[in-house]
Amino acid sequence: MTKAKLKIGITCYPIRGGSGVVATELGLQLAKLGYEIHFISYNIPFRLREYIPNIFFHQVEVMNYPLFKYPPYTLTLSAKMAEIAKGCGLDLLHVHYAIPHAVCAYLAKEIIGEGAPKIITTIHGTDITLVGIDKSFKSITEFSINNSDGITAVSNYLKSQTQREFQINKDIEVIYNFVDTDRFSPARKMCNRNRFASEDEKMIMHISNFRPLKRAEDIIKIFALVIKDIPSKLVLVGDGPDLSKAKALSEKLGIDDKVIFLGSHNAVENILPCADVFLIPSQEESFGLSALEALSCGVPVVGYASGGLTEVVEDGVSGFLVEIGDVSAAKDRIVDILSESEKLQYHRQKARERALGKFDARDVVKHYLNFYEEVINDE
Ligand code: GMT
Repeated sequence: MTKAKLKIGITCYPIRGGSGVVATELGLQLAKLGYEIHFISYNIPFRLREYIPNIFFHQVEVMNYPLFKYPPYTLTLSAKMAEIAKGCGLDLLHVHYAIPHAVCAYLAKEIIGEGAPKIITTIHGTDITLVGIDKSFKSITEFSINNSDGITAVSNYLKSQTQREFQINKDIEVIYNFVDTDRFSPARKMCNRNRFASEDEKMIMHISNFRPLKRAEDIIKIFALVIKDIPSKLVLVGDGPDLSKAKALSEKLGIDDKVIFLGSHNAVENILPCADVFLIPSQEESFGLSALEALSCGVPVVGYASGGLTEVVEDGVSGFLVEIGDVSAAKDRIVDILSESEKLQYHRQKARERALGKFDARDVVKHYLNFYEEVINDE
């Protein structure tokens, strides 16, 4: 008899951000393999805009009441998780980003009691390194992680940070983030490169949510140095609190005519292949998913050697990683890559090979499925 395919609930933040992207892409890959996927969140995840068979979306309503200064989303989310898990017969609840999702999953499990699905929590980064370790969240973060049936981290760096900051009483499985290497490919046909840069100009790209960790001003400082040697354009994709700082600095330095602020885009796979270098000078990255998506499009990455990014980019091969804050070294590496077409070609090829060799969705999704089976079968 063939085994019935698992029914999996996925909860994530639906807005732009790496954890939501990973959760959505995982759901998409699993749905393609025939698994029944139920997203439970306050909005449709932003990369899930079209109808896909096997994927269901359950919206969590947030009730407002004059007594509530802060409407209790976490409680309605927990109740919804319990309702969907019971009603749809979920085998597993896979939550992304510990705060508050691991806590809500724990509550849902308590509500259901016997027959409740197993809970897997994937920790992504700031749920540990920034929010999770804040004293207002520390105890509940630790509690919810320890009460998950399985824990995964997106890099060895994040695993060790978690073990250093918290008393974790079970194993943490490292499952790297992944990329759909068919969709994120080097083919440049979609991106109309000449809209951004002329034939003799190179194109440097950055994609992020422009939070302070991304060091948006360093992007401009590095680019200002690069254009002294290499005619180029900088394309910034995304939006966030520090985007205005980047704008202000580019105006102050008189290079704003060379910087293109594209705003947020859903289908970055149509823009990325046009870039010659992807720049990611973050203060801290537990992984750096946008860098991986760039590699998959055959775009070498230059950034700071921060956290898990060192596990994604092999320094000197698929890109270069320099000391945090060293804008001059970052500029040297970019100029080095862009100054000779053979060198650029070499790094482009190595970038693509890196994505295919270690982070292909097909391989990493298998790893998740093996882990699901292990957790479900663990008594
Ligand atoms: O932590 C954030 O700033 C956002 C977070 C998210 O939820 O989008 O990003 C984290 O998770 C991504 C997906 O696993 C990783 O690629 C990012 O490196 C990580 N961000 C940080 O560690 C700063």
